[in-house]
Amino acid sequence: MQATAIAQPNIALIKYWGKCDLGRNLPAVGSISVTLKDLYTEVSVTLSSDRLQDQLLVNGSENLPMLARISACLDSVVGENRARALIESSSNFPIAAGLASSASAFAATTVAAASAANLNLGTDELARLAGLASGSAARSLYDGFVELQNTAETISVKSIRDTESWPLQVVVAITEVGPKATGSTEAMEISRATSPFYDSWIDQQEQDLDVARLAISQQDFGSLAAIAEHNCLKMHSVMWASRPSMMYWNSATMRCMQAVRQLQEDGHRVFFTIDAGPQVKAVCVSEDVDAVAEALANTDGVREVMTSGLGHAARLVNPS
Ligand code: 2P0
Repeated sequence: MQATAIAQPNIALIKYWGKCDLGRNLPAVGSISVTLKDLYTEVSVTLSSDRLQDQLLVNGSENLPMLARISACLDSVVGENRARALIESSSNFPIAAGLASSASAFAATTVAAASAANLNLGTDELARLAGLASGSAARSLYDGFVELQNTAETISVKSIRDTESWPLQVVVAITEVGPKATGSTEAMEISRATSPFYDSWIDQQEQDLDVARLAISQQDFGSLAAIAEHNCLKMHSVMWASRPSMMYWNSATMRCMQAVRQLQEDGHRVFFTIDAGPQVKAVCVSEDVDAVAEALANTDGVREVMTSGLGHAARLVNPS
């Protein structure tokens, strides 16, 4: 009744922002992401009939704020009448700071829980269950370039290009390590309820997905860069114009964006994207990764730079 899984976070190039069904956690828009290789979350789930309640340890410390969501995830994977569990999670990157830690955490939890309960579920079903816990987690069940399509009824997720055929790199500039002020679920609902730009964000998403899908299939870096930056800035504009306004950036975030602009002017093939946090992710071709990492590491206010290739889907560790 014990299993361990590992999952990588994913970075959205075309963002998920907004839900069409809060209860079933269905995204209001499709999204396209890249799954990373070198950042990870490892989760062990031990189900035990002797245990009276679930317990969550994150990097060795008891974590009460996340426990209810993790318990709900186990309920949906294993069933509400399941044995209680010890869930032990560890990550090699800051959590809850806009680095897609919930994606890797819920993807790994879903895979580990299914195995601990001896359930033999296919990837589509695991993705659906992970997405129920956290929309972006569904994408970490697949590797490479991943598209999540939404319908009014369910989600469907698939890999649209493998890693080897277009081995882009992602340089993550960490500008702040504290947890974010507003969680994504709440921030999305504030956006939906109050932002004057929310409806046009939703209306334009199919168009952005079409452009990105084509750019990925044709390996057209310039076109992917343009649409990914535009889509990211639109998502943040939706948040800025919400009431209360939500701004996840800090001054170092801005300086990183300027550093990316300078790299672009100098001929490097790189673009930025930013999620619900102050970190900047710079996506670039392999030849330019050293220049990008150096420029971001030397940007005032950047605490750490992490570099990752594109990688793997969530999977069991030492499956029997
Ligand atoms: C994304 N984000 O596509 C977007 C961009 C953040 C900004 O998916 O409410 O933590 O748990 O389904 O998965 C973050 O959303 O949200 C997210 P819930 P989740 O990566």
